[in-house]
Amino acid sequence: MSRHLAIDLGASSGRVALGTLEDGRLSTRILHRFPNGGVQVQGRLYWDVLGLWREVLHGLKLAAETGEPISSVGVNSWAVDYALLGAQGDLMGGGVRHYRDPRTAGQMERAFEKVGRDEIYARTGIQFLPFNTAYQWLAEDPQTLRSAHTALMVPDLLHFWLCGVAVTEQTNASTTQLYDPGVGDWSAALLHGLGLPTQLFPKIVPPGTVLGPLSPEVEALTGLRGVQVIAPATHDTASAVAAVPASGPGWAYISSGTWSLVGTETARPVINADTLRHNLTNEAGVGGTTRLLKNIMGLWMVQECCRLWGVTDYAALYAEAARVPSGAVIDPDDARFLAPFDMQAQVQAACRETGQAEPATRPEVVRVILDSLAHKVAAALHILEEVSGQAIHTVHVVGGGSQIALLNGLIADASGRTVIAGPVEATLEGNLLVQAAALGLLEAGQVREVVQRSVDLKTFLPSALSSPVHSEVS
Ligand code: ADP
Ligand code: LRH
Repeated sequence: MSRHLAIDLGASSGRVALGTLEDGRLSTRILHRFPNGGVQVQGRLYWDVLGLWREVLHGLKLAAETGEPISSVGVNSWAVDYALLGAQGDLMGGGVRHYRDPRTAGQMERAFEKVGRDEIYARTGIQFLPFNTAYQWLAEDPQTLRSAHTALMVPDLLHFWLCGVAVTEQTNASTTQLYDPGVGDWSAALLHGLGLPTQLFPKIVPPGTVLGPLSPEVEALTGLRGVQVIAPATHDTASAVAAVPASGPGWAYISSGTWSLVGTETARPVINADTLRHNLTNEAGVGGTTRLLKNIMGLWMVQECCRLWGVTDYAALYAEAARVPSGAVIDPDDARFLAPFDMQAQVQAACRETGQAEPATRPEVVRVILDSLAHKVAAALHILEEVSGQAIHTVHVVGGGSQIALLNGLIADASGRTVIAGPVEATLEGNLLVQAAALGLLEAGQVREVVQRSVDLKTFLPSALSSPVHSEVS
């Protein structure tokens, strides 16, 4: 039997969990859960990374209080964001900027002038999104860059604070659009071409790298002893996909949370004219795999409505949305939905501008969002099938959004495929099991079998009357 701690920082919430691996099964206990989100000040949007650190320390303290012997701990988080550190390891530039911060406006176009769009894609295989790390870097203040010593992605920063080792883990590095999967390292050509300070980019290590013991300071703050820090798949989507309870060929996944990440797993990157045309991404996965996927705007749209409405009970809201009929279908990937704003008004305007009925009540607004996400997901599945040449018959939905029965059913109907929902905490499970594999307690290839044995799943079949969607996505 072994015990491990996973720290999962999602864009909407974080958790610290204790996982116990025994007889080929994993049981996961969430010790501490806390909210997360952007903090706006003077037109800028940051993450409260020190607040997150405080919550992490609290969670680790609760872990120590269980009195159970714990072998290791690892952190994963949302992608693309990073901290700049000074020579003494101090946080620079006001902390960690949020990827939805307006500073990236126009930066992608600047990058295309410097390097060229096709070359960026050919070297990285990463979907063009305005907030990718590459474009955030272009918005940095040159003065700050001159005095910076190193740059760490969010989970790497937490690992640095936990054990003092400053490296970048590969799965999250791949989301920067500065990582070249062909060479397995930062793309020297892109860093030079974009004029970025190469010396700030740390060594890249694969998921499942043992970094070292907790620092004496963290041991004193938490009461934990003898715990190794292990970099899991630090990109949350990579950890989630590692724990998709699938077997055999013919399946796709949706990591359903703030974003809907819809994809397949491939043995190697698929970078060609078709994937470029469809703006598909090739992110690094566990065990040398690639996540060929599409980012879709996701439940952020509902989260933002809820923030506006002061609603916190998602289950009740989705139950109400299930009682109203389907209405308009809009494009959730319209850039108008990206930044924190009046989401309800944006959804209503998008319906109006496309000549569709405007949703009036809260459940109607949510219904438009879910119907639209389901259509976009179905279109993405169609493209993935076309590009990979692999038929997809089953769609595994994992993450917080897998609890939304209405959305699972809508996806089954819109795609004409079987949907299997769960686990809700796939990211935690992937994180924990990659740690166990790193310590030799599990074969890396057995991770999905352990998840299959350990969780309850729900199946949603397409209804006989549904008509699957085959439209294009951009
Ligand atoms: P992230 O890691 O991106 O922050 P999660 O995987 O935690 O996101 O998923 C968060 C989403 O899960 C919420 O936006 C909400 O739509 C959905 N959700 C959370 N709790 C429930 C629930 N009890 N019932 C249905 N859906 C829920
Ligand atoms: C989901 C996620 C996704 C990224 C986004 C920025 O949490 O990691 O994979 O594209 O955050």
